[in-house]
Order: sequence, then structure tokens, then C-alpha cells
Amino acid sequence: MNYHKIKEYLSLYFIMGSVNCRDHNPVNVLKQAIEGGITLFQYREKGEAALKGREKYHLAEELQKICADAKIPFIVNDDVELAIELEADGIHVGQDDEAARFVRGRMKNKILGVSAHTIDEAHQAIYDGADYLGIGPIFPTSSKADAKKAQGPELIKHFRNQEINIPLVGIGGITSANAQEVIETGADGVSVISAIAGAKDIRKATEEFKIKFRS
Ligand code: TZP
Ligand code: ICP
Ligand code: MG
Repeated sequence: MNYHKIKEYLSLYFIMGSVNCRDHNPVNVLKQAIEGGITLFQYREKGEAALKGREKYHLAEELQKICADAKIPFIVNDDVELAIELEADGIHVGQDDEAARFVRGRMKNKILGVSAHTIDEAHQAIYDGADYLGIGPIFPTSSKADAKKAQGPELIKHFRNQEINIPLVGIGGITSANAQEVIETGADGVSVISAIAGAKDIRKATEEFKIKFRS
């Protein structure tokens, strides 16, 4: 996909699975986040309490349908089989998942996102055919059990200074209060789990980000 279109989608990239929704229903969380203005969605069904098998598939199908109705691309985290089975719009893989070059080979015309922590990883991901990079954690996060140390928005600046010009998003501990800082250092958007999925008022929490982006 062309960089211009990807950058538009990355603006407010919401990531969520049932584990992140606490007492809310994931279907309602996604609907409210869409009403609030998210631009891309990733289904990340992960962790000890995560749904598995048919349950994982069923929720994916439901969320995919909501995204399709709203014309928001639906990205699957890690699970290449699921992404292919659902004909998802894209897949996001980390450094410990199936290698990006194989994923690209299996999902030729889909959006491919790769998590990168170093310039070398970024170069490899670009070579392998990534459409965008996820860079983080920028700030401390409690949503990822095996997260590396937070690097601050300087991490984004570092990538841009090293001429990593591919679309990229910051991720990790991003809130409406610090999102602008992440964009100002060179990210095309922010990826958010808890600041939206964990909010009391999902729609309002999402709108807070949009307000910051406009100012
Ligand atoms: N990868 C790096 S940090 C992170 C992932 C999946 C979790 C981000 O979640 P939150 O709640 O927005 O900090
Ligand atoms: N970045 C993005 C965009 N998604 C992820 N799941 C991740 C990093 C770990
Ligand atoms: Mg992963």
C-alpha cells in the first residue's frame, strides 16, 4: 500500500483484545472507539486470560465486521493463520513471531506491520516488505508482559535521524496528554491500548486524542 494512505491510517491506531476491555464488551469498546475517531484497528488477543481457538476466531470475525462497516482496516496481531483465514486487511508481527519476509510472502497485498527496536531491525523489516513499523515502548506500559524498557520519544527521533523514512507509529504508555510529543518527534501516529480500552468513557477518551491532534 502506498505510504501516504498508510500514514493516514496510522494516525490513531487502536489495539485491543478481550483482556484489555475489563468489564466492557469488546464489541462495544470497538464501536465506541470508532465513533470517537480511531483510524486503524489491531485485534491483539494475547495473554493468559486470552480467548483461544473458536472463541478467538469468533470475536475476530465480529470485530472485523464492525471495522468493515466503518471502513477501518482490520489488522491481526501475531496470528498469521487467523489473518489469512479471515482475509484480514493486514498483520502485525514482532521480532519473535514468524519472520516478516515469510509473512509478506503469504500475505502479498495486505498491510504488514513490524515491531522494531533498533535501526538494524528497521532496515531488515523494510527489506522484508513492511508497510509500517511499530516503535516502542515509548513510555512505561502495563499492557505487554514482556515489554522492553521505555525509551522516550527520543527513540522516534533516533529512527528518523538515521533516515528510517517508512511510516511508523509510537507505542507504549501513550495517552492523550503525551501523544502530541510522539508525533512531534516524527511518528505518523500513535498506537494505543489502555488509554482507550481501559477508559470509563471509551468514546470520550478517543476524542481526547483527536482534539490534541487538531491543536
Ligand atoms: N508493544 C509495545 S508496548 C505495547 C505493545 C503491544 C503495549 C501498549 O499498550 P498501552 O496500554 O497503550 O501502553
Ligand atoms: N506496534 C504495533 C503497532 N503493534 C504491536 N502489537 C506492537 C508494536 C507490539
Ligand atoms: Mg508479537
